[in-house]
Amino acid sequence: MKLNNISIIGLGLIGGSLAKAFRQENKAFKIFAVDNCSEALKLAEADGVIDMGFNECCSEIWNSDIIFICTPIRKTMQFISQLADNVKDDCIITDVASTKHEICNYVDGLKNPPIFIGGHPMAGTEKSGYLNTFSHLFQNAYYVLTPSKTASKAALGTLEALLTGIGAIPIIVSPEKHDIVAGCISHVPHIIASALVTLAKNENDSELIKLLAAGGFRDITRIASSNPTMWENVVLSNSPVIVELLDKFKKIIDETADNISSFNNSEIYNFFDKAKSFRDSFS
Ligand code: TYR
Repeated sequence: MKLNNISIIGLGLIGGSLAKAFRQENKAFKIFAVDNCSEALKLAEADGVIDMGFNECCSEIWNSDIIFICTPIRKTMQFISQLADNVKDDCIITDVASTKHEICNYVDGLKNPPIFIGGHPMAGTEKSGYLNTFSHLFQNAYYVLTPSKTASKAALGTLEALLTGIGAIPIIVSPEKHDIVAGCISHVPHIIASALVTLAKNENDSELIKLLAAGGFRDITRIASSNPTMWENVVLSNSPVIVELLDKFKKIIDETADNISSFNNSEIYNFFDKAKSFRDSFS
């Protein structure tokens, strides 16, 4: 399917970066955006990144060939149901949310489900908002796709080609598997980063802590600076998976604390050594 009009709902870090990437890849696309922040829309129009911005969905959006919903998860589901009732029959709707199971279930449960392909770019930073967007965010980034039953091979191929065009690497994963893996490598790490910052904050020497915090602490806690609304939505959307992972994590911490309090040198060494081997094996 030839794409002429692309709409992006939510012109934050991911939506804005997608718009910039699509614009750079193909100047002929008409790109429309919806955001409640008029400032972001004005900036994107002035940059030539979008053709027109709107504060709410309207005919330009309903008539798009493909729509990317790039909002926090609860809003994503609200937009899906609003779009489902209004878009043209062959419009592809996709999202960029960090969880997939709840959203895909939601779409399957709609009376009139649209052509929906769940999406999750494994890319981003701790920053948010249009001012922090950049066109090469998706270069060499894996981009998970979870096609729903309504998505034909042709629709999937159209989205894959669009994503490949901006340098991303599409990969199809089931929503359930996606949420377990994302829970492990993204959702729980965000919780732990915030927990580490909370631990440091609760100590008496918080000024000295800020002064002395160097490489390691800064690396492991960078993502604690992420958008709280987004992460509140993410962890509640993947609640059972995250609770189970946190239980396993607490067990690892408890065992490590036991080994430290009993001066169990070999177990402490093994803990670090096994983690190092696995981490070193990442490409
Ligand atoms: N946490 C990532 C980082 O800052 C960005 C990110 C956030 C990626 C959410 C994916 C995601 O679902 O490096």
